[in-house]
Amino acid sequence: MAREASAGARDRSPAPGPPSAPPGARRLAAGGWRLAASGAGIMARGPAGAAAVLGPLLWGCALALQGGMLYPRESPSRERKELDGLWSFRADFSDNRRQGFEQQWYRTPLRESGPTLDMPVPSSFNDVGQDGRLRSFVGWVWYEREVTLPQRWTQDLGTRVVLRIGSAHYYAIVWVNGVHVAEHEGGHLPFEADVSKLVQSGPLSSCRITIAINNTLTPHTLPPGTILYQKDTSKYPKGYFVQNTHFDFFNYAGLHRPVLLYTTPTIYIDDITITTGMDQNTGLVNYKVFVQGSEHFQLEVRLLDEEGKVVAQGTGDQGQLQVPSAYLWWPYLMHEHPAYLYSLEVRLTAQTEAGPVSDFYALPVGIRTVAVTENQFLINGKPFYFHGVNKHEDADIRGKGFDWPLLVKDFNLLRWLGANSFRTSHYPYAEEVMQLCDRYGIVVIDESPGVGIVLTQSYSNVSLQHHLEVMEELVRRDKNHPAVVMWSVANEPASYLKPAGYYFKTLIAHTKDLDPSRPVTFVTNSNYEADLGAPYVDVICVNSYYSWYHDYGHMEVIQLQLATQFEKWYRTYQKPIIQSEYGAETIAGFHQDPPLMFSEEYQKGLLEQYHLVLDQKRKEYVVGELIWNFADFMTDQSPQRAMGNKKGIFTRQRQPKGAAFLLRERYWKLANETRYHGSAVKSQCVGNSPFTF
Ligand code: GCB
Repeated sequence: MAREASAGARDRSPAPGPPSAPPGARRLAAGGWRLAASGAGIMARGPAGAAAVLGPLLWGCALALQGGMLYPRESPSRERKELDGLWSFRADFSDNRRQGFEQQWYRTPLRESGPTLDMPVPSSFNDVGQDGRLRSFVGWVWYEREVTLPQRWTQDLGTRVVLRIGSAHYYAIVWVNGVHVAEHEGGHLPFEADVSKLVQSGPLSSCRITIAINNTLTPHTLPPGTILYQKDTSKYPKGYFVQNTHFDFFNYAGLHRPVLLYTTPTIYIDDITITTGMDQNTGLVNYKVFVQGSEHFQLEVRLLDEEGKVVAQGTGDQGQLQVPSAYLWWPYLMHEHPAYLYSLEVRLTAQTEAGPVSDFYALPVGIRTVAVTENQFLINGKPFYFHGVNKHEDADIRGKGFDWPLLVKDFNLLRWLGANSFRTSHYPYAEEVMQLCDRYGIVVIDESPGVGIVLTQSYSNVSLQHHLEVMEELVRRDKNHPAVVMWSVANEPASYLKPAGYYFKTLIAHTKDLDPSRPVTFVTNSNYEADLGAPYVDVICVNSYYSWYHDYGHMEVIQLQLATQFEKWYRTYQKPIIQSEYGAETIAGFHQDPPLMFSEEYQKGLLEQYHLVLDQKRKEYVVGELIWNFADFMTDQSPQRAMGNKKGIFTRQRQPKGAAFLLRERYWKLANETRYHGSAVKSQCVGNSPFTF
């Protein structure tokens, strides 16, 4: 949820000081992003029929958020200035964490109010220093950066200058030159502020950006958490508290993704919504363009193929482009020409008193359809089997900070593995990740940060309202990615609790309202009889850890237990099923034969038992398997975790454990079996080469 303050707004009185008054306690009322027709009170519709084929051509992207969130791309009418690098930084270690607001640190350069650290952006602040207090810090941290702007940006009143923050975990307040410009709740989705007036108001050719970020999680944040005050003064110092979370990854915080400034003209293309379909061999591209700044403009739309040839064109703010003999966007490994991307070029022209204005934006478009039947997941009308992974945005000292080398390495490992898909467990990933999925043909289940919804309080109306808004932000950001084939609204909520029925009915209906072109699910670990949300999903996604979290060491029970799990779920719902998590904790280099828990042999043995059942059930209604996890990742400290979760088939440094080779054999075999078009995929050896074009 974001609110953009008017650029000229006066600076504000001190903002709240978690953890005693965490962000959730003072969420902004409605702000700029209000719903037209939906919200917590939405009339939920009947259960999503398992056999419902989701019409690919339905419009209905009635996005309720005001304003778009197009990825900032350079064009003849748009420039970008990246602000990655070293920022000044200070954590507010004061007892109430409010000193920064009391002393108004945003008013003057941060170095004037006390000592600062150099902090790389993007990165998490937790692991880059040597101060243990910073690693586990809870409360407000302050980032600041001075930026020199091109003269045109500060002098030309026909230029709109926008500050865009890719991700600030968890709650952020932003000032430019000491003036409050934006607030945003939620650590995984971008937000923006129009700062034109501020940077164009004086002789200055520079501006000072200050961002205060609070990582406190409460029962109403997504993900939720709780602050535990330890009041026993014989054991804890006065005022002692810790942040507890109900999920299994470290709550890294900071500016995790690129921060940038970009420009548009003052009359500009604000958003584009694409849906695609096929009529025989003709590809259909429905477009809707949203313009801000004027009601008087002309729009020209052209669709170009990969050779740059115009294959269709139109005018006006909405319409349908028809592409005879269209190339479809196919998932990687499913077809010999995967991931075909057209380019939709939108050109705006307008006349103003000051002269003509034009804006240009080009969006990659993949033509494909997605549908779900009782026992199949269809892409372009053909059965698709997910053989993929669950990931985390996590590695080494940068925490969750975006990193190109890591990203490219991960995609090369996916290819090496023969994985065709992943779930963005357990929060939306960086936009650059989604762009590479489009480009490489990696299919994505796009998950919201709804992980750890286990407390009754987290089912309150306040929480639901926020969750609805997060889904709006997520759909708004990712709706045009062909790689995204399904939304996941949550992971392992306590979906057996009474309020869960209404909560998931509402949330799923709302997500379908936002995007009728994709199926919606959440990932469950509840019992099939007790799960109150399952009636509303299109695909059952179930996590299970047989012979890991129970029946320790007894791999002989896996086949029976897993087969029972599938049969019970299918008999109850007649919906396709994905085994959305399974795996075993494995410390790289631990060997034991016969296998014992934590050894590489145990991980392989456990996977093999799962695969035997998956091979039977995928002939019936199981449509996918996603290993937990692609790579080891950091968690909170606990006696159950040896420096993080070690269920990766790769280490945190991206080196393979034995299970990676086992899975690689399997995935390439599956790829050959489930390939739709042309000859078989060559031997798995081709997987050694990176993605090429
Ligand atoms: C799960 C969770 C995941 C955990 C995993 C585990 O079911 O969805 O976040 O990390 O189990 O390893 O326990």
